[in-house]
Amino acid sequence: MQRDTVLIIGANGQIGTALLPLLQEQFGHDNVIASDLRKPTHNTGPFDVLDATDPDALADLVRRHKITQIYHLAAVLSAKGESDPLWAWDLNMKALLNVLEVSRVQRLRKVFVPSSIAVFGDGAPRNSTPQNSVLNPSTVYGISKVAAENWLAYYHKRYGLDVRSLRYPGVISYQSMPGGGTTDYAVSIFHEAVQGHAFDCFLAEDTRLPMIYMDDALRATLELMNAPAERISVRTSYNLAGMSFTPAELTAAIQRYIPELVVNYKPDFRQAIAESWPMSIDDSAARQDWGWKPAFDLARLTEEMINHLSAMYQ
Ligand code: AKB
Repeated sequence: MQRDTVLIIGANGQIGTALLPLLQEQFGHDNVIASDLRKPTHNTGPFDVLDATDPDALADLVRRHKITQIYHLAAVLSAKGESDPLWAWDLNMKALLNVLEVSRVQRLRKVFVPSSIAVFGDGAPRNSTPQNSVLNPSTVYGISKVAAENWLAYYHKRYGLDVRSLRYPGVISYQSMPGGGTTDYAVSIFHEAVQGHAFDCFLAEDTRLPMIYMDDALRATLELMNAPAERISVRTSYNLAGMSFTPAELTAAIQRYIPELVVNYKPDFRQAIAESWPMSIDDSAARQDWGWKPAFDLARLTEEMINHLSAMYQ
């Protein structure tokens, strides 16, 4: 059987940081090459500095390391993208097309490219949003993810590339901070609460959004990538659900451990983005095709986050 060598693009980001050790476990420590624009602060294993918008640098890296799978996790997220839409579009699309092209030309076995709940917007039902809803994104990030999903399906259909994707909800983790997203409040609040600080929330207290704990997001990613190809019926991107909650519900869950937590609600431009997104997601296609089932609810997520962060800040 062919041995896999895996490349993570965007390895220093929120998902890359947590995914790296799991991929090292599955494929062997030296068979996973982490890459990002800058070296990480501590040694995590084989690492190459890479700007994925540079097609020659990417092709060279894939050839040198005999890469057979790519996890492409680098992207400008929803809130940050709005500060410079053309830059965000350019970066997100260039990196995506470079990944798809190098995978086609060098005949990679499998590719993972995440999408997001940001693909949904006006016209899509906001409760239990179905897999095949109308896609009218409200942000440049969402537009780039809708385009990406169509490119993935195109490369699969036209070239037979085995590229797989999940529409991640807001991902909550203790390992590293997200950057530039609309769901980031749900991570920051834990850091402030555990340090005994008050928290200024940039969303209104009743803004319900779909979220997922990192362990579930990673398990979903690996279950999708390890599923037999014939089980994958969605070649754009699968809806994925973990849980849904509002800032007020999250605050109440944290106050069970830290009753003195004070949250001030100061909605900013991210409120409109959040209001254009689903409140909950119908992920029955993922459940049917490859057996997806989330394990973490709000209570369990809160307990895990507080335990891990309390140990970190001690
Ligand atoms: C964001 O808030 O932009 C991301 C996402 C939902 O894709 N976390």
